[in-house]
Amino acid sequence: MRIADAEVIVCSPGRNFVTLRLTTDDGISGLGDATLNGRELAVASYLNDHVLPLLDGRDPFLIEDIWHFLYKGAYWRRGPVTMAAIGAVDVALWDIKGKALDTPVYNLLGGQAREGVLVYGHANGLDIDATLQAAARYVDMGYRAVRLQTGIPGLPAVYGVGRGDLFYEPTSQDMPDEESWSTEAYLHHVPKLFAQARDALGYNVPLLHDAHHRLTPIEAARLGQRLEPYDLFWLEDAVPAELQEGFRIIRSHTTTPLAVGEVFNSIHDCQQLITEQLIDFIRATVAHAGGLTHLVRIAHLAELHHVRTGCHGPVDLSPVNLAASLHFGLAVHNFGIQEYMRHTEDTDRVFPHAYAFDDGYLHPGDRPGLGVDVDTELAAAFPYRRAYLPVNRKLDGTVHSW
Ligand code: GCO
Ligand code: MG
Repeated sequence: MRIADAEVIVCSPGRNFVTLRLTTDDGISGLGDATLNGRELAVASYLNDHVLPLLDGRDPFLIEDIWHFLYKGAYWRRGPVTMAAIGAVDVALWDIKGKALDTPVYNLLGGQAREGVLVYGHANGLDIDATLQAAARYVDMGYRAVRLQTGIPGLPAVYGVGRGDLFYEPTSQDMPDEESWSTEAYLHHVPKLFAQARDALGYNVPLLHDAHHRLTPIEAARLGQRLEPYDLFWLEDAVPAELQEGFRIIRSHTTTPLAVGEVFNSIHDCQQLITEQLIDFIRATVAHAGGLTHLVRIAHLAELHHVRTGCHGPVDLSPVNLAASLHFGLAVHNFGIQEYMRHTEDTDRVFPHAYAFDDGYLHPGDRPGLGVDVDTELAAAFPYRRAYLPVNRKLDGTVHSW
């Protein structure tokens, strides 16, 4: 069997997605998600102009060889564009292998290690009451874990508080929207959210929170301490993680579990965080961290160091990524939790899929391969539109992490 055709499909059924489809000479096709939110066309070009010409005629079963050929062969290692492109090829190859062997991808990764993949939903609100109402709605829908984000008094717009409570994630078409930030106001308010949440929801629902890279280590340590009475499942992205040893400071002050890594694209981004046991959950995801081949390597390193997985699963990655993440989460031993934001109906129609939500868990389904398709005719009805993520400024106008 040989790779005979490769195609990059760019569409925007609600938001932009870049999808790679590889097809073999005997007609089996596999999909990979190559979406890099806000910089989509860079990956499309990397694939079209540089990677696809290298794949023609290759044996799609040689996944490990092709991964290293693309990684080492580029000379320029790591980086979100390179790793998203390699990841898309990798996932498409796993999809092809599953279909060729007539088995779901999770069977190729070691088999089903649990009944389903525990997910968390996103409860957002302009104020604490609205967030708690959204959380109650998720619990009613059967979710067994919920992330809470709320508006902060004095800040007109902050991360995590968006349009609609099921489909959150902002983008803007012309120039990025600008949000505002005050660490003082935030640190003062968030403990109130979780105090009220525990009063309203009790202690049986795991609760999560995302600080979206806005704090310094000592500020994060303080927040972690203040949140300890409320038993968070995790505090996410408390600080930007380029400086991995920054987490030593947080770790030495608080027992609140820490998660980080949605922007990581390589095992080298988290090697120290994992081997020094500075975090509890690694959030690297299939699409951005070099595909299933590389993410499994990260998970195995993490398993040795008591770190569990908690893959990023935003709506700005397509159902192809979510499906891959579910096969991974079903099979990997040290799975922790999977993020789950619902895609729009248009997105679900463009990417018909076998995965399904039931009673707080997602299951990838038992179709051979990933169990997800792309309807290219329908995709063409949703053309790409340039879109930006927001940027963030402190109250004095200084640019801050978004
Ligand atoms: C999350 C993330 C997202 C990101 C988004 C950027 O925890 O789901 O922080 O909300 O902001 O994926 O593209
Ligand atoms: Mg996050």
